Amino acid sequence: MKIYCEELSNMPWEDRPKGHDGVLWRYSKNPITKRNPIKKGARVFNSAVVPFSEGFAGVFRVDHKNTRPFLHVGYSKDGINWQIEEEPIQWFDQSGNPFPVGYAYDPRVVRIEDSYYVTFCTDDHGPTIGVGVTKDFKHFTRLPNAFVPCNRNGVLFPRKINGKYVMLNRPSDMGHTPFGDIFLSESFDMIHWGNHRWVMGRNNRNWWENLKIGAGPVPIETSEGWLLIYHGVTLTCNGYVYSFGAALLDLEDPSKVLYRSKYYLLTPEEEYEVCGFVPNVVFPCAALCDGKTGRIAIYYGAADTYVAVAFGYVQEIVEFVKENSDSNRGEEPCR
Ligand code: BMA
Repeated sequence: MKIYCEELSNMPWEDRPKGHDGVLWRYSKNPITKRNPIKKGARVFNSAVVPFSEGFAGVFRVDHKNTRPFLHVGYSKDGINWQIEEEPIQWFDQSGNPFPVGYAYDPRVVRIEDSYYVTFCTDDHGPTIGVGVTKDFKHFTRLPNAFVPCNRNGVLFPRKINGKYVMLNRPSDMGHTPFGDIFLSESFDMIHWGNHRWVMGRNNRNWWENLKIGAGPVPIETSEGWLLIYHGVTLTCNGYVYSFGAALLDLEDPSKVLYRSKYYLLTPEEEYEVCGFVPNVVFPCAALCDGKTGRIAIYYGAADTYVAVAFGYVQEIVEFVKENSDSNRGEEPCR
C-alpha cells in the first residue's frame, strides 16, 4: 500500500503500548493543552496543526473567557508543546480591508501548493464555512464564505482533484443539529462552490454514528483510496456522545465511498474525554502523517476543553476499515 504523504521524521510519536490491541493508542501525557492556556482563553480544543518551517504551526480554537470562540495561531518544535498567541487571527479581505469574524471555531488547515488554507465555522446570519489563506501564519486573507448557512465541518482535500478544489461539508441548523450527513462540493477558484454531492449519512446500524457524522482531519491519500477520519455522534439520555471512525473514498471521485468501518476508532474513555465543558467528546481536526513509516498522529479535541493526541499506522487503519466494512452508506437525507 502506498501512502502519499511527505516524510515527517520529526512528528510526535510513541510506540504502541505493550498488550494494547486497539488500532489507535493515546499519547501517554495527554492532554497536551491545559485549562486557561493564555490570558484571553479558557479552553483550547478542536484545533488543526501542520508541518511548518523547522517544526509545526497550528490554528487553535480558543474559547475566550466570554465563552466565544476565536482562532489563534500557535507554534511548536515538537508538535506537543505549543506556544499559542495571545491575540486571535486578524482577517483581511482580498483588497486588504479588515474582514473580522463574529466568532470562529473548529478549524482545519491544509497546505495546497505553496499556501495554507484554513476552513472553519463562522457566522453569516447562521453558521457557515469560512475560508482563509496564509503563507506565513502571520498574514491571513479571508475569502468569501463557501456556502450559505447553515453548514459546518468544512474540510478540504490536500490537492485539486480533476482540476478542482474539493471540500467535504455538513449542512446543519442554527443549533446543535440533531442530524447530519457528509456532502462534497467543488470549486475552480476556492470562491465559487458547486456540483454538491451526498457522500454518506448517519448510520442506524452502528449506534455510535446514528445521529450525525462530520468530516474530521484533511483526508490522507493512499493507493487504497482517500482515508477519511470522521466523527460520529449518538444521542443518549444525558446528551450527545462524539466518537470517531474512518472510511475510504474513491481517489478520482471522492463522493464514492469504497469502505466504511462499522466500529469507531476512538470513543470517550479517559477522564479528560468524559469530563470537561462538554463531557464525552472526542473530535478530530488534524492528522500528521509520515509517508515513510506510515505513522499517524491524530489531534482531537477532548470534552471541548483540551487538545489530545492519538497514534497509529495509516496502513493498520486502512486494513481495519476494509476488514470491518459496512455496506450501508447511511440513510437517504430527504424523507
Ligand atoms: C459541535 C461543535 C464542536 C463541539 C461539539 C461538541 O456541534 O460545536 O465544536 O466539539 O459540538 O460539543
